[in-house]
Amino acid sequence: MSINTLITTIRAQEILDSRGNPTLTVTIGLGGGIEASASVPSGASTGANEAVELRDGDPARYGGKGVLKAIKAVEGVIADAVRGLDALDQEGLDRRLIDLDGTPNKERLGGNAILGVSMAAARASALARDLPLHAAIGGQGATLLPMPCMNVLNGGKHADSGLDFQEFMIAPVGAPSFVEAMRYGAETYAALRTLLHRDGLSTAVGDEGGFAPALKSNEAACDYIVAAIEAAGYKPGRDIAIALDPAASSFGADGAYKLELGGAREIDRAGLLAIFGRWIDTYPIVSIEDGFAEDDWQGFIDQTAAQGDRIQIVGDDITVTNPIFIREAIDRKAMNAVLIKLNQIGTVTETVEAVNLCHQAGWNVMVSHRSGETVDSFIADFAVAIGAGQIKSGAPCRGERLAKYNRLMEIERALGDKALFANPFTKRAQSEALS
Ligand code: 2PG
Ligand code: MG
Repeated sequence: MSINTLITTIRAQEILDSRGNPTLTVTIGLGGGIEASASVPSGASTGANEAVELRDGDPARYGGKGVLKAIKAVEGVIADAVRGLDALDQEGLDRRLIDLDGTPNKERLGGNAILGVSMAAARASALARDLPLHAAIGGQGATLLPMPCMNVLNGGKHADSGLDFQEFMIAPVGAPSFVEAMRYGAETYAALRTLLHRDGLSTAVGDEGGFAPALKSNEAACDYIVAAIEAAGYKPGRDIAIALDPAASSFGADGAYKLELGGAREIDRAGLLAIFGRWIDTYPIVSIEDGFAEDDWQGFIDQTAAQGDRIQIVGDDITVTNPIFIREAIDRKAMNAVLIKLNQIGTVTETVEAVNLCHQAGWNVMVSHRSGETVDSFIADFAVAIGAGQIKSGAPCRGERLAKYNRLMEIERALGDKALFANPFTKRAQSEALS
């Protein structure tokens, strides 16, 4: 006897994200009685070409950030259009949503409204088939757990630490499993707290759970991380490597950049590339995301040519999980990996399309949270479903970050012997990484 999987009800509610800003949670009900919900995250350092987050703009509520209009769209025109569709047909549902909106960046109904419906439907469909979400989206063969990249020092738009670069992450490349990788990461995070405290620096945390101390230079962030890795009993490079997201759009544009920490200075594209080159020589760095601003294609192209055989070069703001920009990046050899965020593009189907393009090009993908998050763990299952090989969900701290990591530990345990885990950063051979 098969269960009725036709969509019958769609509700949405305003909830608060991890920064206390409104976002929405969508609940979809199927004919057979199944109900499932999904919540939508929100970024701070957003790419200009991301799907539009529909916000009310009413200064009387949440400084204009309310999402009642998006909720009205979900419960009104979207509900009318998708009621009666089969939740098992994710692509059909997502195409209906895309057509209904009709704009290239989902500005009419809101990328937030559309994504909430798309994700909730994916969950309802998984429940109806009695499958874990990762198997429902990716099939039973989807058993690769992602390398967690934990953002242990926060700067840029995510903290007032003064660090010019936004994210300093640790990747436990030598760990034998996801669960062990989390232990390596959490122990290093604890060691970092001890070192910062010893030196009289703040151990308060930023938006993504990493510490936000007032360091004297950007390099000092890497020095502290290397020291913390060692203090925790691990070998930098062999056991735990460093991944960066400078989020360069927040300190530059058009090939001109301005660094503040340790004395304001202006540098050009070549100067920034040279800094990364020195850092790669000095620290066990395996990945740099958004090393250049989103409009600085030449910066990405130059970096890929100069450093792409040693490290992973990741596009985020420049590619915004959009197949159009990813295709351009592939044609122009502008990177060798792409950051994947569902809410940059707005539906599950288009996100999978973006991932497929990367895989066809032989590129890596890293699934990502947003700096404004909820406790929804959708991206944990999604990372396994698409065989991403990498995920970033902040530090091993703050519930909304740990919801994803804890869900991945649960998935790995449930998969048992079938679970796979591997170091995705083969570009920088472990022997080279500061032996
Ligand atoms: C990024 C993200 C997530 P935000 O730049 O990669 O870490 O930040 O969500 O603020 O865009
Ligand atoms: Mg980024």
